[in-house]
Amino acid sequence: MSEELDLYRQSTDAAQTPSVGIIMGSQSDWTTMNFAAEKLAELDISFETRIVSAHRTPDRLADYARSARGRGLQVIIAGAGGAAHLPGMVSAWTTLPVLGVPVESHALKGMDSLLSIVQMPGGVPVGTLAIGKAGAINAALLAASILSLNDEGIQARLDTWRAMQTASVADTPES
Ligand code: RP5
Repeated sequence: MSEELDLYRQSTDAAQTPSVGIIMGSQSDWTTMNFAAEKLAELDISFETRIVSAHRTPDRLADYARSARGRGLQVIIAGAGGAAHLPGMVSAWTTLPVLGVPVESHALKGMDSLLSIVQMPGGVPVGTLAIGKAGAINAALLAASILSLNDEGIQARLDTWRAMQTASVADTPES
């Protein structure tokens, strides 16, 4: 994690209840989930980060998900790879919006993660994003969109970010 992002995370953790929880099944998921954290920081949205494994720390998962709404979290971004049960099990314990990020696995390039996360039974929703970096970035942007429904500041920052992205696209390719 960059020093700047670390400082941002510590200050938001201490100063206020974060709006977004970024959780991941393993330390090894951080290289992917870091992209979600960076995007939220860019949009000045408070977040916390935790390692919560569906398989290795099942009690931590239940505690985290069941207490999330009461602690003031509004959206949970959950990234996992392989047998990626984290987003689905979190959604089983909370009615907060859960956004799932399939982390690219070594063996199956994230197809296993994607299918594990996306094929939820009707009644327990997980909003599933793309595999890897794009999914992590879009999870943060989607979390920002959800929060923007009740926060004009976030809406304005999101609109500005979109406009900047549009302006950054060149008309012609450089040769
Ligand atoms: C999953 O298993 C994690 O989300 C991670 O993507 C994958 C591999 O975990 P490690 O063996 O690298 O800890 O639970």
